[in-house]
Amino acid sequence: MNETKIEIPNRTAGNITSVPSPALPGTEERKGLTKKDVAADHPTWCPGCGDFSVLALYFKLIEKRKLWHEKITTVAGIGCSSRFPYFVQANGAHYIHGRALPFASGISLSRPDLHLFVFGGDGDAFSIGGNHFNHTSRKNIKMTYCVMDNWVYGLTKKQTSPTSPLGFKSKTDVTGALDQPINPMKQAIAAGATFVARTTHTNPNHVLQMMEAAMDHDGFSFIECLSECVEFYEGAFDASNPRKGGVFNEVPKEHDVTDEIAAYKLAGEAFPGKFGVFYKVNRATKNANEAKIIAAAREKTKGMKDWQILQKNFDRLK
Ligand SMILES: Cc1ncc(C[n+]2csc(CCOP(=O)(O)OP(=O)(O)O)c2C)c(N)n1
Ligand code: SF4
Ligand SMILES: [Mg+2]
Repeated sequence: MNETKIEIPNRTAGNITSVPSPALPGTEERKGLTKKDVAADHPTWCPGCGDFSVLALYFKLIEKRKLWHEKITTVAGIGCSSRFPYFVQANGAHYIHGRALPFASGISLSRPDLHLFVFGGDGDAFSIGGNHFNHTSRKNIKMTYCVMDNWVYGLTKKQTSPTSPLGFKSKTDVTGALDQPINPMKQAIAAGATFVARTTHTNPNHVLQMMEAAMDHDGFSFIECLSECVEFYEGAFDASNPRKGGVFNEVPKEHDVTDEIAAYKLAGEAFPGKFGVFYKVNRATKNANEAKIIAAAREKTKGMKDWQILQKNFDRLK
């Protein structure tokens, strides 16, 4: 019979000076995820697209706030910006055009332990998904919604979007956009969103700051993040970029974020306007309201088996 020889290293010789003892189960500290851990496919965006910086800052947020793979959920609709979940190595869904919010609402209401982030574009959010934006805002369902606003439909190659300014020439408005654009900030406030902030991809520290503040808000937190489409609307946001001769002005320190009228006034300023948190109030979330109803129902049916509850309901319907 062959004997297997086990090599035992000489701990005093060579460069083996110490061998770390294995950590006891449950005592090892879990390291925060790095970009390497959460980055999936290489983004298929055009070189220079503003969406790259939003993704990079999302990775930074995950690392900085020690969010774990199993606790991050990234949802989006359809569009260039909505490709976002493909590039994040964690749970997520690239859902139907304009329907990211209802899908995310189901996740939020059933899994309150998750950090739920929804990303998407101006077309996805305010055109086909416009109604969902209003209703998710008023219902105050806990999630963070970051709209990467580039004032155009990028994926479908340059159609007018609800945020395209008057006169913008596109494939659907060859002589220039005729319709009054919507103002996302005003719309979010009016619809009942409880956290409304504005940022721009050209100021990374500010984007991260807004993402953190939004994530910490207990309710529906909305961020309008200007994100330039270099292919179909180059230079759209130059006036907000100091490196392009523009100005980046933050919301004044004395602004009262609970003052709806003051927030509305800020939202009405001409471009480039201000950047920061315009509005933030506490109002019961749908998550909390539903949880109360569920707890009360559970109390009433305490000790009953599932089939007995079901039977009781059927009997009631007779
Ligand atoms: C039901 C449906 N209607 C239309 C489309 C075509 N479509 C795909 S993305 C898009 C607009 C995307 O614009 P936006 O949300 O601003 O994202 P961007 O590409 O600019 O990031 C449209 C109209 C579709 N995929 N599904
Ligand atoms: S088309 Fe525009 S929005 Fe889409 S990836 Fe290219 S630059 Fe970005
Ligand atoms: Mg767009």
